[in-house]
Amino acid sequence: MTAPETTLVNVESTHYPPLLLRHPGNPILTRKHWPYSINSVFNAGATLLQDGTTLLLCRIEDRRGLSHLCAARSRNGVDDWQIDPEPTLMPSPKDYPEEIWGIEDPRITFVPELQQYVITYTSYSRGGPGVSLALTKDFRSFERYGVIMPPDDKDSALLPRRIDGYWALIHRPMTPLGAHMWISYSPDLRHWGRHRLMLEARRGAWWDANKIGLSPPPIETSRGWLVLYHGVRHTPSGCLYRLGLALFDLENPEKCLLRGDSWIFGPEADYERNGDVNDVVFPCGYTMDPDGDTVNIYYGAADCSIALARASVRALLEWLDANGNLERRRAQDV
Ligand code: BMA
Repeated sequence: MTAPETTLVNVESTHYPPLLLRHPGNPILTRKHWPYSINSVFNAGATLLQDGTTLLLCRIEDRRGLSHLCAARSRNGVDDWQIDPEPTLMPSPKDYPEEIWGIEDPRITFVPELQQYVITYTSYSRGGPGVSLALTKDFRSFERYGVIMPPDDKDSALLPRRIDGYWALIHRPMTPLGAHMWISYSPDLRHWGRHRLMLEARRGAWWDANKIGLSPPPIETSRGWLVLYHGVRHTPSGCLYRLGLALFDLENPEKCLLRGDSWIFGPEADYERNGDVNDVVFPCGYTMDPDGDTVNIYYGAADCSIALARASVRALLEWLDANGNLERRRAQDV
């Protein structure tokens, strides 16, 4: 029997206040919507176009197992998606050998200074996943900059403006110390340096032990960069992908101001718990409503579909004030 709609909207197995509210129409995009044959659609970058249209740049996995990107556009960001009839951005291994096994998990940042959208995505190379960058004005033609962070690195997004004259990129290199979030700076989007550790995975039993990564691009607020990040918990029956919150200094984004101890959103609905990869919620993009407070968070569910959850930035900040702390930026602190 199908659960009543209200149960789906407010699925909550705990007494925590629901900060991210699932849309009753979830999942909003599945392979059934696609105009061509695919295995699955998930992990989409998101942005609002000039005319207010929501654009999702979706990760499509084909039936070989390789991924490409395909754009879907909607007036209301919920339904009536106009999907490109063919792949929008295909891997191009002839010119970019690092894309040999596909391109995945795009994050989109509109950069006012360039009047362009900057897309960072995972290029799946023989050496593992790396970070690639491309620019576009219209999501029809793209200027590829190629790989900007060599493997093993992923979960990256560009901040929308320069910090002290430099572009800033958040990313997640794998190091012998673990999978932590780093930030790096560049004068031209091509040459990257001044690499700094930004947020460390905790250790032991924590929900975000050992492996974390940026989820959507940071949300700029008057209090700082609000960052939704995922924590991956390894369990005997597989991995659990859940989301947590942290706040970083606006002019010094490597400085963590607050970090929440508990996760705020995890797999609960059936489409999040069961799919090609069970128990995964994985947002790569959001759009902001005209009220400047409501964020529409688009997330991949179980590597099979795209779902939508809404949140209030004010409520997220209030939650961090009540539940975050200053000290726990680094794993050695806990
Ligand atoms: C991560 C990424 C995501 C994926 C998730 C769960 O490492 O590869 O693309 O959704 O695993 O499979």
